Amino acid sequence: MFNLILFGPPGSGKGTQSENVVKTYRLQHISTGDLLRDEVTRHTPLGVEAKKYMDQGLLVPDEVVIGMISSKIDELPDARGFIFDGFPRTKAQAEALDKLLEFKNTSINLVLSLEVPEQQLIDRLVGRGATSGRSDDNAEVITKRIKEYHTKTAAVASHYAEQGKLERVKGDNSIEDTFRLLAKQIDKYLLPA
Ligand code: B4P
Repeated sequence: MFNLILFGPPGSGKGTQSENVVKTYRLQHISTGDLLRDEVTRHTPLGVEAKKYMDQGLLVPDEVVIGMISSKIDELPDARGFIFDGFPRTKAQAEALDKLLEFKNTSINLVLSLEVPEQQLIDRLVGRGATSGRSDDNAEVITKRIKEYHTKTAAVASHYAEQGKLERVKGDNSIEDTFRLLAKQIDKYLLPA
């Protein structure tokens, strides 16, 4: 199995690049943002709870997100590997993911961290807000989401750097050029010299 985390701040292109990675490497895509938005749209109890946090630009509580990921992994027993997009977002989520994968005799192979200057993140998300209809794509909420990233999510990079699994990738080029940089890193792991 090959398990990849696509990591980075809000608007760094995790969702955008996941689509390309999934097509090229045929990994199962698990995006906590997409799963949570689906729960919100269906007005499930989990969705109603999650919406309160998402609308304010805050992270949804760990226990909610970890439970959701655990069920999703169980639904996909034949996966040849996973790409985790937007998860883990706290050290507690990273530790929980490591345990869930260990239980399945597998582990994270590689964490690719998309590096994008802050003003570019804001410009992208404000731009998406013009058409997305997403309640968290407005200037005030975007600022809070970036703050949450610095206070709670950045620690995930150190967690995987300590395991020797973190690679930083420039994410401020075009979508195509960024994908080429990501693919180069993935190929290093999948096609060892
Ligand atoms: P997510 O859905 O994960 O989304 P995101 O951080 O906004 O964006 P992403 O990095 O995927 O950017 P994208 O490719 O879309 O999170 C939303 C919310 O859900 C969180 O704030 C939180 O409340 C909750 N949540 C999710 N996971 C959670 C977890 N694990 N724990 C707790 N809470 C959780 O790109 C953004 C824009 O940039 C797009 O318009 C795209 O077209 C553009 N773009 C991308 N790459 C570009 C490039 N190279 N050049 C120009 N534009 C580019």
